[in-house]
Order: sequence, then C-alpha cells, then structure tokens
Amino acid sequence: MQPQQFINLKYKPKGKDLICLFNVEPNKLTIKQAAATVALESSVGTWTDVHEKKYVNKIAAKVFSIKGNKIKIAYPQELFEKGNAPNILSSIAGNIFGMKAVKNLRLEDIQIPNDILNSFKGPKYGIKGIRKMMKIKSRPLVGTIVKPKLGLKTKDHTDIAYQAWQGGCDVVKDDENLSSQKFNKFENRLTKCLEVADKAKSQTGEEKAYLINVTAETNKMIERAQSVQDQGGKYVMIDIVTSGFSALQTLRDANFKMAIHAHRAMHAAFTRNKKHGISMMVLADLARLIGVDQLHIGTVVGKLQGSLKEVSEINQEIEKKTVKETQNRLQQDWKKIKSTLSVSSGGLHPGHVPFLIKHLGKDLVLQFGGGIHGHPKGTLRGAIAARQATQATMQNISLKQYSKDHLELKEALEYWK
Ligand code: RUB
Ligand code: CA
Repeated sequence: MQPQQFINLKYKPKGKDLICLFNVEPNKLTIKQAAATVALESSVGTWTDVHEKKYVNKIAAKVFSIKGNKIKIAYPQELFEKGNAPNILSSIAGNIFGMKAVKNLRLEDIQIPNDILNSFKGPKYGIKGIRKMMKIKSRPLVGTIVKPKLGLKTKDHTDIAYQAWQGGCDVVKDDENLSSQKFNKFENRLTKCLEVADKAKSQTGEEKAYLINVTAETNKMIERAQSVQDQGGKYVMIDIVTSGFSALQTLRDANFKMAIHAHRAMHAAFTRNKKHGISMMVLADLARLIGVDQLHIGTVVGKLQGSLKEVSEINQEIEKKTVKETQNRLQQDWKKIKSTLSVSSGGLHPGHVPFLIKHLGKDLVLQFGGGIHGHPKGTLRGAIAARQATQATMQNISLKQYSKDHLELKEALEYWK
C-alpha cells in the first residue's frame, strides 16, 4: 500500500473502530506524509510496499482528520486481539514513537469501541463498590502513605499505620518502592498491619483498609495477593507502569476479592513531555479498562508536575446528573465497565483539601504522606487534621473558621502556610 492510501479525510469512523488522537510534529515531511507514516506503521504497513493482498488493505488504519498538528486515526478493531492490552499498545503506542518521520509524537487520547471494552473486566468494585466496602457514603476517602517511604522496620511501619487509622485515615498504603526488602518483609508486614487495622476498626467503628504493595515479578505478585486474600485484606496495590499492563491484567484476571489500587510511578517518563509520549488520559483509560479500582491522577497543587487542565481533564465533570452528582473521565459511561476512583496525592497537606474537592469532586481519595506524618505533633494528630479538613469542606465551612476549635487542623495550617 502507498502511504497516501492511509489517508481518507472523508471517512466517517464506525462504532467498531478504535480512534486515536495524536499530536504530530513532522520531521522534514508535510503533516499529511507524517500522518500517513504513523497510520501505516501502527497498522498494516511498513517503509516500502510489500505487495499486500487486497484483504489486508481493508483493515488498514485511516487518518480521517487533520487539524493543524492534531490528527485522528481510525483503527478497524480487527487489527487487535480482544482482551489483550499489550497487543493494542504495540500497535497504537509502539514503533511510531521512534520513527524518523516524526520529530515529536504524542498520543493524546483514545476512544475504545464497545466490543473491545467488553473484552476486558474493568474494575471489580468501582466507585460504588469501594464506597460500599468502606461504608463511606459521600465524602472523599482520606488516606496516607506510610513515611519514610523506605527503611522503616515492620514494627515502626505498623505503629505509624495504626496511628493513621486511629486518627481518621480510611486507607493506609505502602509507598511504591516498598515491596519485601530485608528491613520490612512483605508477609510479616501484611499480618501485623491487618491486625492493627482491625484494632483501629473496633476502636473507631469505621472500616479500615490496608493497601499493601504486591508489586513484584508476576508469580510472586500473585502469591502475595493470595496471602492478602487468605488473611482477609480489602485491597492490593500495584505499580502499574513498572509492573506492566500484562502484569496488571494477570492480577485482575486472578479475580481476587480485593480491590486494586494503582500507583503510576514512572508514568512521567512518557506523560510529562507535552510534545512526545502518551497522555495521562490514555493511561487512565487503559488502567480502568484492565481493571483498577483506584488510580493516582495527580493534585495540581502538590509536589508533582500536572496542570489543572491536565488533572481536571482526567477527572472532568462531563455530565451533571444532579448538582452534587458528577461524573468524571474515570466515570465515563462504559456500560458494563465500572468507574475508577481517583486518588489525589503528592505533596498534599490539609490546607489543600478545599481546592481539591472544589476542582476534583467528592469521589476522590485525598491522600497525604508528608502532610500527615510531618504534622508538628506527629502522625496521629496529622491524620486527625486531615479528617478535620475534609469534614470542614464537606460542611462548607472554611478551614480557617473550622480550625478555631479544631486544634490539630490549626497546627497543620500554621505549619504548612
Ligand atoms: C505521596 C506519594 C506518592 C505520590 C505519587 O507522598 O508518596 O507516591 O502521590 O505521585 P507525599 P502521583 O504526600 O509525602 O508527597 O500520585 O502524582 O502519581
Ligand atoms: Ca510515593
């Protein structure tokens, strides 16, 4: 096939096409030539004509829109194996990023046809299921990451987790780079943390969940997830990018009882450069498709890169059913596929809570690491302050006002001005 055969600006995509929106910066080519090269390399073509059979040409990808540097490509779904995330990515997000035909290329967005959506499991619980499991009707969940992120012995890790739950955290998670190092072995940490989660539950009357990081080689990961199930844990956490989409699928397909919390460490290697790579939006869709119940989406205000536009696009209010009930990108109507709960995390402290709820909504996990454990009076008070900030915002009371008779919040606000 000739490159120009991969362009058809009159084509109207069918419901069975997978659509990609790319931003293309051509390298010494016209935008049309570069677009055609992207479409051919990501579907049935190569650098030279190879005398294809006619039936092969039928499933070629088609560039059907070119506006400035933004191009849209329709991929007939026959190009992909259903239920195989790596396979889909090897086409639409594979060789094309390294082609000489482009100076820069960014996969900005994808739209997945129903037949492919339905070939994946999606989240086991979704937002509704998590709220039911945690018995939290409408407020955001409050969470923490045990800090320091590495180095703590299991006993100290457990003590910190316990204080966080006692103070009002609903979920306590491991950091992304903690797995089963010598100083804090997985099995022991699991048992001990689940014990204190139960203790905190009976003291506070609230559900408490431990999000232990099962990230490891896939067989090991499954073994660890099995232990979590055997010991009655509610969640597992996985680093979805470093583990890989296939590993995530293995975990989801194992169909454990636990919800899946997804950390996105390493995503910025391909999401950060606005000109090249893959957008967070695409990663969010893929993670939901494969089946994560919770996903880190960024904070706007915290320590990590991510503009308001970028973050709120992932968490966009696309349809207001009632004033209070909103849907966001991770809640787009995917029919049978449940929605994913957004996790806002990274450099947050209680003072950020009103902004976050205003911009990202209440279907959210507010997650503070340093912003809880760095409280001048320690973890317990830090967790109390985080809950107070959430409480105040839910009641439409300013933090300043609320902190007049809530000491822990007052201390936090004074400390992190
Ligand atoms: C946050 C933290 C998480 C980041 C990751 O700790 O440990 O790994 O949220 O970033 P702290 P993102 O609250 O002390 O900054 O959520 O953007 O993927
Ligand atoms: Ca971390």
